[in-house]
Amino acid sequence: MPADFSGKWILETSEKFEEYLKALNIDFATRKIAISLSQTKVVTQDGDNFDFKTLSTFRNYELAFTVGVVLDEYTKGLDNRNIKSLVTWDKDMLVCTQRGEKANRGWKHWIEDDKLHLELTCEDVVCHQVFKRKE
Ligand code: ECB
Repeated sequence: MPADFSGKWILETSEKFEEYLKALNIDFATRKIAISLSQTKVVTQDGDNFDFKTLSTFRNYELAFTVGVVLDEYTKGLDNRNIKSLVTWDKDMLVCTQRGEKANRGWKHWIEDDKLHLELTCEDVVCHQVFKRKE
C-alpha cells in the first residue's frame, strides 16, 4: 500500500519559511504577511493522481499532478514563475523537482506519526513544515 496523503491538514510548525521566501525574491511586506498565516493543505489522492490545495486567508494555491508526468506549473500568486515540475515516488515520499530560473528548487512530502511533513527547497535554503490532521 502506498502512503495515503489525503485529508485536511493544518500547519503546526514552520522552519526557515521566511528564508525560503527570500530565496524566491518575495518582497518584505509580502513575506511578513505570508509568515503570519495559518495554512491548510487539502489533499485528494487517487492512485498516482493528486490534488494539493494550499489555503490561507491571504492567498490560495492549487496543484494537480500525476506522479511521473512532467507538468508546466505557473506559481500564480506565489512567486509567479513558470517551472517544469516532476513528482516521483521515493519509497513513500513524494519528491517534486521544479526546473526553472531558480536553482535546486523543489519539495518533498512524507507522513510520519500521522503528521504531514513538507520540505520546500530553493537554492541553499530548506524550509520544513509540519501539518497535523484537521478534525
Ligand atoms: C498559499 C498559502 C501561502 C501564501 C503565501 C503568499 C505569498 C508568498 C509568496 C510566495 C510563496 C511561495 C511559496 C509559499 C509556500 C507554500 C505554498 C505552497 C507551496 C507548494 O509548492 O506546495 C506544494 C507542496 O504542498 C503543492 O503545491
